[in-house]
Amino acid sequence: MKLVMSIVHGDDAGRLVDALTGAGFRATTISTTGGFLRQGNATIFVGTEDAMVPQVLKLIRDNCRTRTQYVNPLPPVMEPGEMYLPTPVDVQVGGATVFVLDVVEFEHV
Ligand code: 2BA
Repeated sequence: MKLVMSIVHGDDAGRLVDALTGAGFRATTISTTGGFLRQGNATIFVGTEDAMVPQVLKLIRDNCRTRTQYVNPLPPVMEPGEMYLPTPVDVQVGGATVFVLDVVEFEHV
């Protein structure tokens, strides 16, 4: 058995969970925050048999799209009288960051 842990954009999470549950998978969503952008995202856990992992990955691919987000870099150390005009830089986020973990034991009691 595997645990598929996918970190996805919040706007994709609902559609992905609908697709997963519609295909008969069980899923759990938690609200998470990316360490770099410090913006909300969603982490979705799916426990499933090894043979079903490719189908889960396909649903993730089909329902999560890549986005460009703009970030203001941290300002440099300034001398008095200097002015800093921040130039936003673009960062590609997603479709999804996916980890597939081996499950040592699963119990549903
Ligand atoms: P964040 O950490 O907020 O990262 C958002 C996006 O910023 C990343 O998109 C990547 O394009 C960029 N980024 C992250 N760290 C960077 C750095 N040190 N330098 C330059 N650019 C950087 P994704 O790679 O698609 O990641 C989306 C979210 O997935 C991340 O949000 C984080 O929450 C999670 N994630 C990605 N890789 C991970 C990992 N190895 N372990 C745990 N979580 C991860």
